[in-house]
Order: sequence, then structure tokens, then C-alpha cells
Amino acid sequence: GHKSFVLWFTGLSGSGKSTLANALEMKLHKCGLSTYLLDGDNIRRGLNADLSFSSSDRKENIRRVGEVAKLFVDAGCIVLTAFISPFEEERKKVRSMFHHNEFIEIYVKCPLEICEQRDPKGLYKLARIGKIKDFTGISSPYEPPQNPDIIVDTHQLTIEENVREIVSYLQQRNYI
Ligand code: GGZ
Repeated sequence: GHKSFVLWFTGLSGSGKSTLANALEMKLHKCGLSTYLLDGDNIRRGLNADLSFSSSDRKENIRRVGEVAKLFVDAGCIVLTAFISPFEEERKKVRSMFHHNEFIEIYVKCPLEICEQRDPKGLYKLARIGKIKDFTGISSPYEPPQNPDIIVDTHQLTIEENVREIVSYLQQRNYI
């Protein structure tokens, strides 16, 4: 078996977390590594279907995702998570559940204006007219990581460039 660890992506809606995590997972999978991706599609629709986007429910969302990530790490997987995870304290709590070096925080950095321009699902538009309340970056806070392990800039760089950047980080430190 190989090393198991968590790649924890954090960033605004539309910053490219899921796209990047999916592209990276494909690459790792091609290298024969056991991976598992946790995102809104498989978690917020299932295990966390009872949670809203209030601050307390977002905290509970992240806590549960951390617990599930831990189970997959125990099972020997490389876990990729793609959640906004807006609160520094919650991200720190999740980090503390893992051994040193088992948790890699990746800040998917992209200006709010650009995320809002991309608006792939039209959610920013709805948030601006008040049809969605508590929307991250508009009416709910996002706390950028103070000490991320990796920062990727999805405004200036392509998905491929960012995937390469993360892969070389992992290779240099003997994660893969
Ligand atoms: C933020 C929301 C909201 C509100 C629905 N605020 O870009 P998307 O659509 O596909 O990803 C966003 C996703 C955020 O869920 P997370 O579980 O990642 O959030 S958190 O970590 O804060 O718990 C967005 C959609 O859900 N979405 N309403 N009010 N994003």
C-alpha cells in the first residue's frame, strides 16, 4: 500500500475546488493510487442532507466531512475533499484529527469578482437579489486560510498547471 492522507480544498463557490479535485483525482488514480473524493454531490445529498447553510450547519457539515475523511484515511485512501469550509477554526479542528503531515490544506484562491463572473450555476445572481440567503462571499463570511500548505491561483493559472503544482508538492515530500 501507499501513504494515506487528506487533500483538503477550501475556497469560494466557483473558485474551482471540485474541478481541480476531480482532475487531480483522475491523475492519482492513473498512477494506481487508491483515492476517494468527498464533495457536495456525495455528502450534502446523502449523509448531510439534513444540513442547511447557516453557520452552525456549515460547521457540522465540516465536522462530519472530517470524520468521514478520517475513516477513509484509516482504510488506506488518499482523500480529496471539496467544500467551501469557510471557517478557519473548523478547518483547524479537522486538521487536529489527523497525524502531522496527514492533512494538507489547499487554498483555492480566486477573487470573489471572478467567481461571481463565472457563476456557473447562477447562484451568485440569486444571492445578490436576496433569493438565496447566507451565501458565501455575499451574505456569509469566508475566512481565507492563514497558513495553507498549498495555494493555487485559479484566476491566473489553468487547471492543468495547478494539478501539476500539487502533484510536484506531493512528489517532493514523498507523499506519492
Ligand atoms: C454557499 C451554497 C449556498 C450558500 C447552495 N452558500 O458552487 P456550488 O454551489 O456547486 O458549491 C456550493 C455548495 C457549498 O456547499 P459546501 O458544503 O461546500 O459549503 S460549506 O463548506 O460552507 O458547508 C454552492 C452550493 O453548495 N450552495 N447554497 N448559501 N454555497
